[in-house]
Amino acid sequence: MSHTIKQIKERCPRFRILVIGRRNAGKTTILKKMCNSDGSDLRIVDRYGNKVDPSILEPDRQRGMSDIENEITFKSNPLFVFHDSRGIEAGAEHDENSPLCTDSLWEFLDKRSREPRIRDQIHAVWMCIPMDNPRAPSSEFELAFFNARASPV
Ligand SMILES: Nc1nc2c(ncn2[C@@H]2O[C@H](COP(=O)(O)OP(=O)(O)OP(=O)(O)O)[C@@H](O)[C@H]2O)c(=O)[nH]1
Ligand SMILES: [Mg+2]
Repeated sequence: MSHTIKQIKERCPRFRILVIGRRNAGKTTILKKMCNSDGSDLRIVDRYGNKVDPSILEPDRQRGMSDIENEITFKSNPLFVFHDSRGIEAGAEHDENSPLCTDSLWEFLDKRSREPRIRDQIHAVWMCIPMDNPRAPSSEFELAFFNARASPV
């Protein structure tokens, strides 16, 4: 490994990704697929480093139980750490036009962009867009998000 790559890995050992999208967009499904996981090696820790029961991500669980600060990892793919926007959709549950509780999302991205250590910043945002939805893809919300909010990432 070159000296430079080694230095980068020391400063930033894991790639940190925020996954956003409407409820049932397939966020959890795509995370598992990308990490080649059946879900059995999925681990969640909360903002204090405490272990969280992975069943909170199951489709029939209350969204309010999730927290965007939770770190989701897979043993099969230890170089990635994920944040899931699921928990912050709770307030928008009944509003089809406002699928994400965006204030909390902005707050999280803004806070993370000001983290002094690269390892704590968000390095990429994945937006899941269900392709069987007539609005998809590139609807107003999605474009506005990337134009206005994803710039510090
Ligand atoms: N047909 C189809 N169904 C899918 C696909 N991806 C996920 N699903 C199904 O859609 C449902 C929701 O998928 P999840 O991955 O839990 O979606 P999510 O965005 O994590 O949902 P929340 O966390 O509840 O917001 C599950 O029953 C999946 O099996 C897909 O590409 N095609
Ligand atoms: Mg999910």
